[in-house]
Amino acid sequence: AVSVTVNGRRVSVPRGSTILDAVEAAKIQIPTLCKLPGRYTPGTCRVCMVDVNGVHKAACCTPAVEGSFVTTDTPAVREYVRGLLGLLRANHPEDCMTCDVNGRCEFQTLITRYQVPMLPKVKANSPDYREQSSHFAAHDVTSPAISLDRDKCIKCGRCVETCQDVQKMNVLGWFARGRERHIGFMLDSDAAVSACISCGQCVSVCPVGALSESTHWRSVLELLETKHKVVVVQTAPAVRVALGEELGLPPGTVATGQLVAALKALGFDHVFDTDFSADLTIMEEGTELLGRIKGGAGAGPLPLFTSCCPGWVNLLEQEYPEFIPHLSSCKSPQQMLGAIVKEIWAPRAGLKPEDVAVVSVMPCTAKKGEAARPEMRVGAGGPHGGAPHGGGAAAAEGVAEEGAAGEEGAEEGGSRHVDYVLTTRELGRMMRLKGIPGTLPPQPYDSPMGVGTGAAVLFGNSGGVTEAAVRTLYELTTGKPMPHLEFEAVRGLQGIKEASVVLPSDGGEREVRIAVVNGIANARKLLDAMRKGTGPKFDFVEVMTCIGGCIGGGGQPKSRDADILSKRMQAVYDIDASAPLRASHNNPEVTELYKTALGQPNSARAHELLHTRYAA
Ligand code: HC1
Ligand code: SF4
Ligand code: SF4
Repeated sequence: AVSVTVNGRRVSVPRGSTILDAVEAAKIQIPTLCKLPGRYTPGTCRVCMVDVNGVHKAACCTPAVEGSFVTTDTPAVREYVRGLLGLLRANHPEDCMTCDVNGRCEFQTLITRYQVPMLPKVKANSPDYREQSSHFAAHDVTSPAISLDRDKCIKCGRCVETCQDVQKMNVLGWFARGRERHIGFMLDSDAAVSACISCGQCVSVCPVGALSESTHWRSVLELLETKHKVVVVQTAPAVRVALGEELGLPPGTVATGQLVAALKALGFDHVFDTDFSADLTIMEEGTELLGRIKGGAGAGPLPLFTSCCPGWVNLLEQEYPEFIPHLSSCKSPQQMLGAIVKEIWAPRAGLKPEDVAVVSVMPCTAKKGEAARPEMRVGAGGPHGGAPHGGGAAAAEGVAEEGAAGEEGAEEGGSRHVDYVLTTRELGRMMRLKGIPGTLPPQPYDSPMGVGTGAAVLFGNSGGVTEAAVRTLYELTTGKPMPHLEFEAVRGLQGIKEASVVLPSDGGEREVRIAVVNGIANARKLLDAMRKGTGPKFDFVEVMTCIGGCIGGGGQPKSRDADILSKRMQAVYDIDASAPLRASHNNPEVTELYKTALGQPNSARAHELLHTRYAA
């Protein structure tokens, strides 16, 4: 260890630490626009400037040397930081008052804290340059999921670091040199033609409003205010443990009842729970797995891959098409619920599908692309009807701009099963706009798609789909409930979690080998090993693109809390532990749906509405 004095206090840090680590160890906060908790620092912003033995140094890029004297706040350091921020401001638009991240922008906070005046504007992102190179526009809205406004970019590089080093997607990169240096998608082209899988992890780390979700909230507000449709909303498992952060509640707060109350106050006519269709997914996907294990004509290959995460589906379609037969044919819970609302619930309520709008609130940006897929429409019908589109990014056509979503649906025959997807952040924004507090008395979900089990909530965590599936498969095949419901082997934040469970099969026993893949970079490892024919063999593989699963999704509130994933994860486990029903096959509303509309899991009708196909 080395010992360093920070503002007169001695702290000791491990050898190899930086001055910034020492400052943090002394519990002193200094600004940084490029560093992320627990991650490699690009060192691009320089605003963590401090005085080290009388010399100005960027704390994140300076090794902590034994005996150094660090002062974090002197008039000279302040002036230096102010100057740097001034240069950034000179190159930044002045439309903060109407920017979507106004009030939640790290750059704006520093401009205010350091009282940085407006300087004459510089033209580093000049339109001239863009015209000359013409292969990129200032504001790229070609993706159905995310958008990039280069004028707002402060060139910190957090997004590049995240896309390359965390997700290992290598989609975002640096282009050009000097004054013209900017970030962009592959080959400095549009998002839609890149290999972006829409995970939105770059958005979660953007300190300003340069990268954002493709926003739907204005269209949803208009829908709620014009009242020309019956507006149904569904909420994903992971939203209830993160929305509180948007409302100023501590991380890890469970806000399910408040979420429902807020949606009702916003004017949604029916509030349903995606947890209901997560339970339904377990019935369909569990049956599919048992079918594949049994084998025989028409049974797909093992391992069965989960299909509820659209970022993962995008990766397979774009880069590993030979493994598409492994994907479960199940739609995601979001799309199952949309299909049931428009094709079963609406007719029962005397409504035409086009009289109803389905909005989802999701922790995810990729869900916007999933909802825009042409096969996810009324009448598109199951694995054999219509033609799937070619990959995530191609779904961009016509839906990137706000409001285009609904119209596009109508033109191509049949409205979309899910018309709009709001991120958790967008819902927070709508609530603030309408002055809806997070402290409303809790309300219950509406029936008949308002009951979800503890197993369904687990979907929000990495390992959750597996844990839910095992609870149901165990009981359905043995006739007894699992003696110990918690399946610890698949919990936690490790990259690849391996486990197995022994189930009765064909009069004997069969070990079902499971891999839970946490984060898309680990999925690539597993697929590359499968390609080479190396590595262990599995029967069931769960993949979630985002680290931690959907609780860490690209649409969740931005956070600088290093333990944010563990806090949200624990909140999910707490909901399950105290749930009255904890296994999907015990969901009475799911049983009722099979009785009155679908027959059995994997029936022809279930296939028509709840299953899909993929583009190779
Ligand atoms: Fe997810 Fe899912 S768990 S994919 O992360 O299967 O987004 O929360 O809603 O659809 O249920 C997301 C979350 C979500 C689906 C479910
Ligand atoms: Fe990379 Fe994901 Fe951002 Fe696409 S959405 S650019 S894959 S981090
Ligand atoms: Fe979306 Fe969840 Fe997949 Fe992330 S893990 S891309 S939030 S579905």
